[in-house]
Amino acid sequence: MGEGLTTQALGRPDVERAAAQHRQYVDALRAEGVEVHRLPALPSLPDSPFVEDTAVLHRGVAVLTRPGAAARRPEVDAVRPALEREMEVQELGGPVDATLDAGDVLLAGRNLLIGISTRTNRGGAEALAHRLRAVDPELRAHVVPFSGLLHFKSGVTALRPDALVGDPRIQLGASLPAPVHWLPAAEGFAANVLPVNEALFVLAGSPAVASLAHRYAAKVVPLDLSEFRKMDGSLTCLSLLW
Ligand code: CIR
Repeated sequence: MGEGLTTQALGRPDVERAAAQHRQYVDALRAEGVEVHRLPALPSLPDSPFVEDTAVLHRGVAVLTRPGAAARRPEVDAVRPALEREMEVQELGGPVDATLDAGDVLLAGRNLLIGISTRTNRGGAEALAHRLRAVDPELRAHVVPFSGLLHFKSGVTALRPDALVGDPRIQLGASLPAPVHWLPAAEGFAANVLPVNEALFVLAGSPAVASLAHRYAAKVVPLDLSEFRKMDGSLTCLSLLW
């Protein structure tokens, strides 16, 4: 895991601690009634814990991505058979140089937000919007160039489809279709929240996100992912949910 990509300067992850944090994440999913399929470990692909980036799932269809970092592309082939057992799997398509990391994709109700980042380009964003609109014609795609953070969802996620939470370090190049609760800068790391059935998973260590979450969800589940944060990971990155 410590050999993976990162923009953080938080030190090397403690792998034993990461494994314990991952177990707590899986246990928390199961406690919300989620059936968890565990993929085999891929020791030669150190970013593979961040399985979210390999596909975008919507209404029984999985669109495989083409990660912007070439080192991560083999992860997509590794995830494909597990998805094929569960749902229809489609290729991203689009131009040959299209790239897309699913960490840049936020589905919030009818809104499909796709961040243009160092990993995701316009060709990738348009190809995804084309695929998903064929599955769900009511989706409204919003392409949002941004800077300041690795992935769009490192900086903006949804407490509820009509209420977003944001890290003020993100610089947005377009307006968003729902109001954003901006966290204090020192707690911006906690802008990645994960709704799971009736619960809202949040990162431990941010009183601001905890109090916001309690306004929007009956149950708030704080989780410590300190070791994954060292590698630019957070709550949404560690699973593909459907
Ligand atoms: C990477 O740089 O690609 C990984 N170390 C972190 C990916 C985090 N994924 C996500 O936010 N969806």
